Amino acid sequence: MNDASTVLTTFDRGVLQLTLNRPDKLNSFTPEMHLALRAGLERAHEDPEVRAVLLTGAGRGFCAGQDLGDRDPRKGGPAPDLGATLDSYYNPNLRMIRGLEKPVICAVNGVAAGAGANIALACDIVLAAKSARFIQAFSKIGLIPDAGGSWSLPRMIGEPRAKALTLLAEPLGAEQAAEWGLIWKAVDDDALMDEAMAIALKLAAGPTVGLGLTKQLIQGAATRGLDAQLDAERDAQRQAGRTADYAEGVTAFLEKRSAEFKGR
Ligand code: T3D
Repeated sequence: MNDASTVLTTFDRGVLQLTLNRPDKLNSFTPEMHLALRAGLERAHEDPEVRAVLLTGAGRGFCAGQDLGDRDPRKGGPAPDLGATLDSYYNPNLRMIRGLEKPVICAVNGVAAGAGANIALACDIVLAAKSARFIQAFSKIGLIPDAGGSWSLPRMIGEPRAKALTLLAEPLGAEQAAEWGLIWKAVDDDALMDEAMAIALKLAAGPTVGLGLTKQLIQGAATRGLDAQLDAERDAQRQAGRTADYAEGVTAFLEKRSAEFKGR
């Protein structure tokens, strides 16, 4: 069921680019596309040559969430078990993005709706084209915000804005999303891919272990108190301090040259 054409994969200088590729349907999710995305994320996890991931969409949209053509009630039969789809498809990919020990950059090239919006927002650094918009479209069809949205939105923008976005399902423009702190940056449409790739390449040339530990620490802070976080920092710093990249970083500083990190 993994149809590789639904997610295009390229690899260059440590960056694995994954491009959602069902442009005629605004890259909405089918089981095939879920599995192709999962295969890309698994490669990112397993392949030490991959040191950053860049996620984007083909065509004029980033991702319109679930393919509703696959959910047509007019076809008859019992109501689908959407909890099962979340378990089988959406949640594993969300967990992989959050759990990946390497940075995931998202270039939101156009509309991001439903689970498509929340998958983008789960990435570590999110850039969006100024023309892009984020739509928590779920309430329009009687659903709840999934793909982590009900967890991440109140944490990122607070309960009042999270509730209004999800209950009203109004589009949020990229620049407003950046002003609210929902994403890192809104950039000119023409500059999006160059800027996103520049960030991905910079991170791919960085101290991968330290970057991965930093990602996990920041994410874990939401569910830990200060004491537990200080302990987590101690453990992570111990690990980072044993990497070859740490030794190289300090040596490069002392020798007044640029560090050449190897990701180890
Ligand atoms: O089911 C489960 O497993 C549970 C999990 C659910 C997760 C979810 O994501 S639920 C939310 C699902 N998504 C939506 O409700 C969004 C539906 N789409 C839209 O509201 C609009 O398309 C957009 C606001 C995203 C964009 O509007 P616009 O005017 O720019 O484009 P358009 O004309 O509506 O769409 C262009 C084409 O893409 C069109 O196809 P056509 O007519 O040219 O053949 C349209 O039908 C198709 N498309 C857009 N979104 C979807 C889609 N086809 C299937 N599923 C979609 N979600």
